[in-house]
Amino acid sequence: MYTQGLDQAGTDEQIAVETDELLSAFQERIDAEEKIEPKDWMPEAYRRTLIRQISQHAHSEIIGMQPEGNWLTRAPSLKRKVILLAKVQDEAGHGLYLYSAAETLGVSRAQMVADLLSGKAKYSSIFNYPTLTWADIGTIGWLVDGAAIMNQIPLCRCSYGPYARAMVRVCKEESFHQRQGFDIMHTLCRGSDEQKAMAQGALNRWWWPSLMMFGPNDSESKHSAQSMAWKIKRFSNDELRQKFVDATVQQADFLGLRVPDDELRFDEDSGHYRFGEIDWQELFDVIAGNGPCNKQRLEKRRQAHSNGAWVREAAQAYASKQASRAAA
Ligand code: FAQ
Repeated sequence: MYTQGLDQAGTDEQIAVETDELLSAFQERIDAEEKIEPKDWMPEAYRRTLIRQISQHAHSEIIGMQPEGNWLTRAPSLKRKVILLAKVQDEAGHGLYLYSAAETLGVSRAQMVADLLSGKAKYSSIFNYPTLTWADIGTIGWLVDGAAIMNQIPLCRCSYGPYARAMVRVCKEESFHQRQGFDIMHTLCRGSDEQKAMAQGALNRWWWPSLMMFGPNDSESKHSAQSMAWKIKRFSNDELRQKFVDATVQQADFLGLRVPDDELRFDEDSGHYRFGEIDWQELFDVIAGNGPCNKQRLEKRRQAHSNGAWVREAAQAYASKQASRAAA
């Protein structure tokens, strides 16, 4: 039975059946780019790594609805409101595909949700920051969805079939999200001085937290080496962060905005933008539950879960009624 806190290597009993032959046959399948499917044999640590990553990803989508949900009633026009509603609903859908993908590994949705609500499970640090102005909604689409796509396109080639297939649709929707965010920023940047200042203010607040989304530096990333050997991850945290910076700095230039990093410069030799040091302490504090909005996000999620209890009970009662009719 899955337990989030267990050592990723699994129990002695599980490891005892993981013979060298089985492990090397598994790695050969991975190296040959074969997809691993739910009923295939897999090392216990591979299964646990996927449950950890996919459930954290699902939780991020679900908690990630809150910062934008904050602006649904205050979007500046009907058109913007309809677009934002569609986006937030997409995030709910992503969470559900991802919970389903994780369930194929033998963990129940109830267990994953319980881990989120108890504060045991992680979700992306980025969703613990407040959305103070309408420009934050543009910035979330532009930077947060932009970072999410950079990280998730390679996940479409992840070795685990159900996760890889779920990511194809998720990425298509994330692309639309990124475009809508950029469109908001573009509109603000062509607007009044106040609107442009609002866009710059949002970039100032979201830039560094967006870079933190990719996780710790490679040297500090405890899971990367194994996840890359298993082709769950195709690029390291630092490689993806660099790709994101290279693409995004040019978009900021196009918008006429300044990236808040005095050390940012283009390095002709490598063809990459070099950027300043990330405040890792901030990331670790947010992950530890001490970001600006961690408590409020979890509290709101717990309330939503308890307000929705009657829907789950009604669905369960209906399913039992159908099952007993089918059995009669
Ligand atoms: N926040 O060894 P690594 C989105 C944890 S979806 C919190 O490098 P790994 C859509 C990490 O879990 C955004 N925790 O770990 C959207 C691990 O902890 P553990 C979510 C973080 O797994 C947009 C520990 O630190 N995307 O944005 C963070 O190899 C707009 C050590 O780190 C995904 O989940 C962090 N930023 O690499 C929705 C994508 N970084 O489990 C609404 C899938 C690291 O040992 C609005 N996930 N940690 O206790 C991944 O690609 C990977 O899991 C990484 C981390 C890259 C996030």
